[in-house]
Amino acid sequence: MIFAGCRSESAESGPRPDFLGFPKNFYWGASTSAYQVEGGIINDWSLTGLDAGQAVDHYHRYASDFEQARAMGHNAHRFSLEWARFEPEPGRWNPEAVKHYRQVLNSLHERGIEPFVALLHFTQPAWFAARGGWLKAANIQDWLDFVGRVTECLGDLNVNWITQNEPLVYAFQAYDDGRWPPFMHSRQLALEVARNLLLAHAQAYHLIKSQQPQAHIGLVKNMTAMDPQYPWHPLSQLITRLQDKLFNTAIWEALTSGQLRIKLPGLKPVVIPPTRELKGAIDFIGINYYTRYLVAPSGKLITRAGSPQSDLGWEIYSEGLSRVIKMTAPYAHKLNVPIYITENGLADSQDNRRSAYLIQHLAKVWELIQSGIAIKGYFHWSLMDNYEWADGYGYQFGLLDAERNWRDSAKLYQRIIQANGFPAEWLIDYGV
Ligand code: IFM
Repeated sequence: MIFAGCRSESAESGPRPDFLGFPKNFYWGASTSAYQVEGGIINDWSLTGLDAGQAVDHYHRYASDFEQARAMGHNAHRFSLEWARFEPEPGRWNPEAVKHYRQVLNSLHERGIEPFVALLHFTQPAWFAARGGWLKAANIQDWLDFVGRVTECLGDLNVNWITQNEPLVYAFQAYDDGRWPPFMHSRQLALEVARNLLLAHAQAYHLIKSQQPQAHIGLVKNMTAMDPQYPWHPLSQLITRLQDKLFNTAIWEALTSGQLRIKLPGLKPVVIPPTRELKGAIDFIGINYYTRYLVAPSGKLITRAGSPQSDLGWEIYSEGLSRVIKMTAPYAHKLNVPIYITENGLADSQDNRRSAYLIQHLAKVWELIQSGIAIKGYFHWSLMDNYEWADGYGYQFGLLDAERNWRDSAKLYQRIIQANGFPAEWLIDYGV
């Protein structure tokens, strides 16, 4: 559907056309993760008081859920495999898990939906946690055993692999903020976990490539726009630069240069010496973008007072998506890999901000593509309401609700996908 008449100015590239069209073959989809949607999982979370219970029963309802995704026009879907289902005890492999996820993958292919599959999304088997989890570099081999086995068992089903989802978020929530299992409070340990996860990513990359040289393998990182709380204050500026580097670019830098060195004031440096294993170990970059934070001189992250916010109090700030993509683009260029927006969305129980959020953020994606950045897909978080980790079931991120009713924003997303873009007029309608 093309609306005539409205020509507006784009900050990026001069006059905008009447219709913001996306590239042919652009991937449109949504993301989920196993523990948040499947139900019936026993892992390090369920056994330490953060039990997702039956979640939204996607384990049994996956086919009808994918039917909804197909009806919305999705041509790609991102989800994760639950390691604890495959290997409930060390070295005991459960054939049911392979059978189940093969059915899941076939169900996507039958509907023309391309799978993007994460091998780690915050959860691990309880036995792995009991061994010291990601704190011990020696445990990386446990995860690689799982990676090798599942990629061998599922690799014939045309999968785009994502080694890990948001490794730094996991490291800091679980080992520094202590909100997630194993509930620790040590920045030093969080940095060591981050290093082990990065090493594990690189090793998994090469392991999968040794089995499937043509495999398309990415890493997904959460990126957050950051500004100093006091822009005129040199300490505030310095802390913001440090946080920005650590949280947003250090991993892209490490994959580009083949080495990692993080040194925070008062802590021991965390280092990966130059290694060929790390350098270039990525075929695509996944970016999860939600919000901007102001960084206090203490390093604390604060939401800008008076800003438009989601139900979780996260600032709605679409310019931040442009900013994080622009800071990633030079790395993507050097690595010669495309970028996917692997998550973007908000908690909005009334669905009274999600439609505008979609238009505002997709307008940025469109502008970035016009400026020559290779963004190949957009995955909304999430397909349906689900378990929001330590925040439980109180926050609704879904295009569909838990009963699979379509929210109005889902209908809007469907129109965008069907048209592979949207009229520029909508920018005015949705306050861009
Ligand atoms: O629900 C999470 C998801 O698991 C990882 N990225 C952020 C989402 C919203 O908090």
